[in-house]
Amino acid sequence: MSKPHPYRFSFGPWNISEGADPYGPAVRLPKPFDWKLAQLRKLGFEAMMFHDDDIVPDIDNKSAPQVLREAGELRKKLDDAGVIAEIVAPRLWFSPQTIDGAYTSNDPKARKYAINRSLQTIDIAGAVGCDLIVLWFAREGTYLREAKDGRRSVELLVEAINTMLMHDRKIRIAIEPKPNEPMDHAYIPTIGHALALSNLTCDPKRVGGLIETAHCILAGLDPSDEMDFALSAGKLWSVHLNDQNGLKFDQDKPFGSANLRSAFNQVRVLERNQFGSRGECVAFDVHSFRSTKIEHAVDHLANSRKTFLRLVEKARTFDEGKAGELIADRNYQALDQMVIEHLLGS
Ligand code: GLO
Ligand code: MG
Repeated sequence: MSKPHPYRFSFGPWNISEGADPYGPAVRLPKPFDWKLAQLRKLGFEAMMFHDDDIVPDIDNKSAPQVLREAGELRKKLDDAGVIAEIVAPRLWFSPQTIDGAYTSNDPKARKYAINRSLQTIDIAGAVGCDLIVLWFAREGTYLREAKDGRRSVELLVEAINTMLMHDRKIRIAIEPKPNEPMDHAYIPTIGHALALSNLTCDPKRVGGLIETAHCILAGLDPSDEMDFALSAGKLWSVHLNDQNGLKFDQDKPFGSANLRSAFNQVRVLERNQFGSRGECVAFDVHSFRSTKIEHAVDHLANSRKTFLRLVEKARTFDEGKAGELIADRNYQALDQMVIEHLLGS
């Protein structure tokens, strides 16, 4: 019998979606937050991820006291359900103010809006008992090279992060890199860029990373190597496990759906490094296929968790001794087949 898994699982309200894409409208009715929270518990998840406006809808039209009051109400729902808020992220890519980017917009008014909204996100995180702020730099990049000064943009990102770090000394910031979409070129495409940016800030210890499988693949990189890179700096603070079939739009497929061996290697890295033992969660940033019927609206989440746990078993039963012998003998041909046979099972 294997040891009980130490993992805590998480997803966000946006991971139960209605199926709209750029070519067609929603195909499933929206589900209310309370239903999503109940499903989360039922599926064996312990934590939920949030954008600021997942916690307080229509946030830009509410006063600061009202925002905090609503955040407090949501905290109560979470407490009653025994669920923690894993992360809170400012959703800076929807508003008319951030059409040209948020922290790196060429318009100083837009930059101010982005920073103020991020500070408010930190206050909301405090109100729901969460100290981890995630920054996915959705529109921090360019459609055309000549539109922005790249070096200046990095300086603006550092200034924005410093302002957040100084606003609340208890928070940590996890940067979620992604190389493209919605931008042609994003400024912080990989974890290497994210950690280099961290080192430019006023408190690098509090600025780490979140690795998403699909984003690594979109950058042409191996997700498990990206995780190892962040781990080597003690800065893998969350993961968005999912899958991606090559260089296409960001697919957010169920974990393991496109490349089971790559999924195995990601789990193996997390296992080797006791990921989760410092309170980190395993989050699935996955979406249903548009063809999914409403009665199967959460199956992609249940399936991703199930696949993850099956792969934990595979990682724990992998014959490390035998693998070590093959490595010492430089017999990678046999090592390759050993991995394949192990994944295929007997
Ligand atoms: C999009 C990102 C997005 C973020 C989320 C949390 O490609 O993966 O889903 O993870 O907004 O910041
Ligand atoms: Mg993500």
